[in-house]
Formats: sequence, C-alpha cells, structure tokens
Amino acid sequence: MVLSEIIIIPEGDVVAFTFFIGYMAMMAASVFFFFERSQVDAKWKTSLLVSGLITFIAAVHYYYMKDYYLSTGENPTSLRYIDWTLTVPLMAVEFYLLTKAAGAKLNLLWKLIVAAVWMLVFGYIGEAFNPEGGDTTHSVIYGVISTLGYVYILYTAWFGEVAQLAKNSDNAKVKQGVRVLAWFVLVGWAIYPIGYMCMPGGWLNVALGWGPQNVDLFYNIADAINKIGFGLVVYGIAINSSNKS
Ligand SMILES: *C/C=C(C)/C=C/C=C(C)/C=C/C1=C(C)CCCC1(C)C
Repeated sequence: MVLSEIIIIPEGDVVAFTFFIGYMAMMAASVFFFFERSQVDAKWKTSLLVSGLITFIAAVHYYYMKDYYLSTGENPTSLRYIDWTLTVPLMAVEFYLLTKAAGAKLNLLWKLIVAAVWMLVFGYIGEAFNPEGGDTTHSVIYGVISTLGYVYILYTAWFGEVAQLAKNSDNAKVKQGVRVLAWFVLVGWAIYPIGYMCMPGGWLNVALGWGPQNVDLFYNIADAINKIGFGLVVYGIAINSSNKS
C-alpha cells in the first residue's frame, strides 16, 4: 500500500498559506450560498446557485493549485486560467440575471462572455509563454491586448448596457447592487494585472523587485475578494428583495 505524502505548509510561506485559506474560504462560501437558496424567493435561487458554483469551482481548483505550488514551487498558471475561464463567464451570468427583469437580452451575456474569454486567452498567452531572461515585450503586448477585454467589461458595467439596465430597474436593491458589483470590477479586478506585472521581467518585478511568487499572492487575494465578495453582494440583493421571512 502506498501512503500518499502529507502536504504541509512550509513555515513562513505566505503564498502556500493563502492557497490553503483560499481553498477553505471558497469551500465555506459555497456551502453558505447553496444552503441560503432556501431563504430567498424563487426568482433569486438561480443567482445564488451561480454564486455557489463560482466559489465551488474555485475551491476545486485551489485544492489542486495548492498541491501544484507546494510540490513544484511554481505558479499553477494553467489551472489558474482554467478556473478563471469557467468562473469569470459565470460572473457575467450574474450581471445578466440581475438586469434580466429590467430587459437584459441574451446578447448582452454573450458580449460579456466574449470579452472575458478574450481577456483570459491573451492573459494566458502573456503568462504561460513569457520568455525566460526578463524580456518584457511579450508580457506587455499580451497584457495590453488582454486589458482591452477588461476595459470593455468595465465600460459595460459602469456606463454601458448593464449600467443603463440597472438604472431602469424598478428594484432599488438591484440598482445599488449593480453599482457595488461595478466597483468590484473596477477595484477588485484591478488587482490581477498587478499580480501579472510581478512575472519575471514584468514592470513591478523590474521596478520594485517583486518576485514571481507575488503573482500567486495577488491572484489569491483578488480571488477571495472578488469571488466571495461578489457572491455576497448578490446574496444581499436577493435576501433584501425577498418576501420570505
Ligand atoms: C474569479 C476570477 C476573476 C474575477 C478573474 C479576473 C481576472 C482578470 C480581471 C484578469 C485581468 C488581466 C489583465 C487585465 C491584463 C493582464 C492579464 C490578466 C489576465 C491578469
């Protein structure tokens, strides 16, 4: 019989620590969102289901990412981007579900998903194929192309269709909630490019000497804020506009 190795957190390894905490937090959040579905009106149950799926998918990826990081000491780039490619479109679904009652059409959802996939595919190319030796050209070019997708989503949430629909919504909670989610996209999502720039040769790596382990540190912090926080905002809207006790 082969006993699997015991995985421990090396003392002082902050990144490993955030992988473990991230895993547990995503798990706990999923349980919370799934159970709380029974407390909201029927029309909000899908939104809570999606919140729970986002954190659950992340929890499974964190389970594998922490092992990958502990056994190789490297960034689990592929796992990270698979996670995001599933969860960021689900966040677009949250925007769509919130604004649907105010008239959102399916093509809004598709535009957000295409922008998200654009952002992530080019980000992945920038990160996974970053040449060794500190040449910045590659990561800058793909980082900029990726940012176009990000800016599109940001624009849609603040001024474009999502913002307009929320404005027309007759539910004050939806109005407020969409505004809060737009802040998440502006501030919470902006943490990711900061992590990206800590890659070898990245601007923050070169200018401030922030090493590549900070890529995961920023991504883990950002994921906790954005996935759990975003879900809690949706939960807040749902519970406050439900008639159930
Ligand atoms: C749950 C995961 C989320 C919300 C992931 C969001 C990821 C981003 C907003 C990533 C953005 C990037 C850029 C804007 C440029 C550099 C490359 C990325 C992919 C890190």
